[in-house]
Amino acid sequence: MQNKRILLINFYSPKSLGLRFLERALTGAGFDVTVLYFKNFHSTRPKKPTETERKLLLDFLAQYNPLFIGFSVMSSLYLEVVEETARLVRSHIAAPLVWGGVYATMFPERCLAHCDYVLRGEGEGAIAELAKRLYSGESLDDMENLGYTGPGGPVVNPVRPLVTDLDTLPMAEIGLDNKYFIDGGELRFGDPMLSSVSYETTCSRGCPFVCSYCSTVGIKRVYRDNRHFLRFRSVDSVIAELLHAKDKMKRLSVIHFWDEIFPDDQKWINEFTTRYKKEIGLPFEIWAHPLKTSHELIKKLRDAGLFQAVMGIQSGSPEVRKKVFHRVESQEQVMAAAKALSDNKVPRVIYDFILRHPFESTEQLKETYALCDALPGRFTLQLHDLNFLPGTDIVQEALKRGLYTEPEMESILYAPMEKQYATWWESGGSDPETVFWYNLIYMTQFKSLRRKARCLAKNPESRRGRAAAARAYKWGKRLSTLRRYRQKGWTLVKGFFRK
Ligand code: B12
Ligand code: SF4
Repeated sequence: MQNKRILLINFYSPKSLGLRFLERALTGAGFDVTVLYFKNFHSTRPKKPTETERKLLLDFLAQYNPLFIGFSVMSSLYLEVVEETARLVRSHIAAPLVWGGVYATMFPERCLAHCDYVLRGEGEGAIAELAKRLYSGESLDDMENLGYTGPGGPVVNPVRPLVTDLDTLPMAEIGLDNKYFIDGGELRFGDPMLSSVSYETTCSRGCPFVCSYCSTVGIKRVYRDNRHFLRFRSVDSVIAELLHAKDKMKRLSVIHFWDEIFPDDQKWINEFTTRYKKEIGLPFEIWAHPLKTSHELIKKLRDAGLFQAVMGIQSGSPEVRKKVFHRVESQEQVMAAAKALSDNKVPRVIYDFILRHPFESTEQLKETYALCDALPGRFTLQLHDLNFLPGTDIVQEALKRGLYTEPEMESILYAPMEKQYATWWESGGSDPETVFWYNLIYMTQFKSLRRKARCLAKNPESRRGRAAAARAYKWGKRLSTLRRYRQKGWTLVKGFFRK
């Protein structure tokens, strides 16, 4: 008789939302779940597992004889580590290895080279069904969402429809004596979430937009009927989850809402803001979009505790936004959204940009400088380089325009982890004119440097001006580090006093 134990492993994120949902789906179906978080989250320079950590992983797995081991493969940035871990696990443990998550959903055939099964798409229903079928020895061939290697090669079955009512899904799990964490050369017992000062969740699933550099479009295409790709939870369910988090996490002081775009439905917002303020009352962060950011919406959210909004603008050039990034907002709409954030005095406003890529001319970079110079209020800039992600439309566009050959693109998409993370942020440019305008853009986020940037912008050819911009950029980097420490300190202090 098979046992009912299932092991789930997540990479570089001990807060993984996906696995927390799956855990509840499996325990609800009567299975015994153990979760291992392998390596901590690091947004800029995650380290590869050490020899000691790999050994700890193997020793840990050797204690179990699970029905299957599930890997959550959310991002291709650390695919190298996922593949290495799969090789290690498969050479020592007999249990079938199942991959799921965003990357596995989009590239099941590639994943099947490293695992026994892939489960595509939303996983709650699928993983519970897989567990039941494996437990009872039932055939898997016709199972929806499943990918496997048949006699003739990879077989990828269609996915089940999207869950229409998100409230029917079990809530994400927090705590329980079934969680382990390997990082810093040691294995620790317990849910790392419990001692954290921040909780992460979403009120929705899906996104109405189709940005060319984002995987969301590819995920949407996996579903035959994706008319209702964007779905919302009820306010009741969100508040119930947050109350649960508040109860379990004694140092909790900040909520991060990781909705691709925070809901903007008026009725929903009215109910949410009233109840959140009364029942949760903690500062919270959202991701915003220029077309979903109005003065009225931000006013209500601000009153309920909004302390940080991250809004993607991506380029100051309407042409790059529209033709390259497939973003339709006009310059006026971008500025109106920025004004809404500034007028409502949102304490921390962060704007994301993707710059210095082969689709962008210097003139277009100058347009970004002009837009940043005109942005109202205090803000932080997150300047990214373009990270080509597998399965995104911009990859096809780059190939179509002949910017890269297929093998060149392949080596960019699957570059070593370190290189991919470096590109996500800033990997540096070499053309002096590009560097100059980039430096000026960076300077606009500091009041003390903005005026200087304006002077330098008048004489872009001057060598002395370019040198001054480079120095100011370095100075800005230091200011930015100080700002980051101040903000981290603020969050920790809040957490300490809640305790
Ligand atoms: C929220 C989010 C985050 C949050 C995660 C918060 C958390 N606590 O989990 C934060 C901000 C921390 C984050 C970080 C990163 N993210 Co992110 N993130 C997202 C976003 C918007 C939603 C993910 C999510 O939580 N969805 C809700 C949950 C419930 O769904 P899910 O994770 O997909 O899980 C479901 C299924 O996939 C499946 N499933 C998942 N795991 C498994 C495992 C098994 C065995 C099975 C059977 C099924 C299964 O079942 C789950 C339940 O239905 C996605 C975009 C998207 N549409 O997915 C990008 C996205 C996944 N992120 C992306 C990236 C690049 C990153 C970072 C690398 C960024 C960085 N430089 O740091 C890191 C990597 C973090 C990590 N270690 O995995 C990319 C990945 C693309 C790629 N090819 O790499 C995406 C697709 C966005 C994009 N730009 O296209 N992210
Ligand atoms: S708005 Fe954000 S989540 Fe939606 S498609 Fe664009 S980048 Fe992706």
